[in-house]
Amino acid sequence: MSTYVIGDIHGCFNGLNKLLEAICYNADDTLFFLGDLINKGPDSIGVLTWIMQQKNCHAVLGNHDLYILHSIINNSNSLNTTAQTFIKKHDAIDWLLQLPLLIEQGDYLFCHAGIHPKWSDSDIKNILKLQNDFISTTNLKQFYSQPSWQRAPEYDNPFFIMAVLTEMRFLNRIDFSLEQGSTDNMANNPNKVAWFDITETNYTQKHIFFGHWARLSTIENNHTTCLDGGYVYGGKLLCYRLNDGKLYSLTNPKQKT
Ligand SMILES: [Mn+2]
Repeated sequence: MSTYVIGDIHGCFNGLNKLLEAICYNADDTLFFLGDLINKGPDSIGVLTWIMQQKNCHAVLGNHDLYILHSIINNSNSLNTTAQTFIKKHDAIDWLLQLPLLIEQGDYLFCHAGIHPKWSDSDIKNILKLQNDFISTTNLKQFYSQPSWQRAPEYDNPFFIMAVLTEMRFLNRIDFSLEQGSTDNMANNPNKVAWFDITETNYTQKHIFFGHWARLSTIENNHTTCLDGGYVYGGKLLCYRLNDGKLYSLTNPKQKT
């Protein structure tokens, strides 16, 4: 019986199956998925249907999962291909709606984008307690009414918490607000830093596993591990065995050259 943490799948059901083969998965193993299970790849329904059937699979919501949920339940009239395939899959939509944004397991935290460096362990406990109420039709509508990086850093505001857990990459080191974009441009904005590089605040001692940032691949320091290898973009599907720290890396056969 092993426990694995798996990075962004993005609807790549073939990739998931190859990974399960590589780790010799059996139903007694425990899997933690770091969000962005769906969208972009060819078989989002296949991925969700499989995960929903397992007894020891846990997952957090990523920004793509949230966005697809929002466009379906708020009747957006510009549904993308993934959202269209989900419209009649009520069981999959209901299953996604009950997923958490954050999971705590012993000394580990699992989330899609990251943990805000200003959050203390008691803030994190509060979020774990309150998060079930965050994902609703009206909250999703309000969440998407404003770009996340424009939200003030209010640490007890559900929308700021949702943005941090599902979208954060860079923060402003002066006021700890979210910065836009996925690349740093230090010349224009010297205060823009990756969230995990801010270590001088009241940081949790728990080890944080996250995905979301394909460009980082397996960046690892003493308190964070990123497992998004950008498989859907022709990169790698990454998986970490918690029992012994073994890293599995599965290359997309359609790898970019
Ligand atoms: Mn993401």
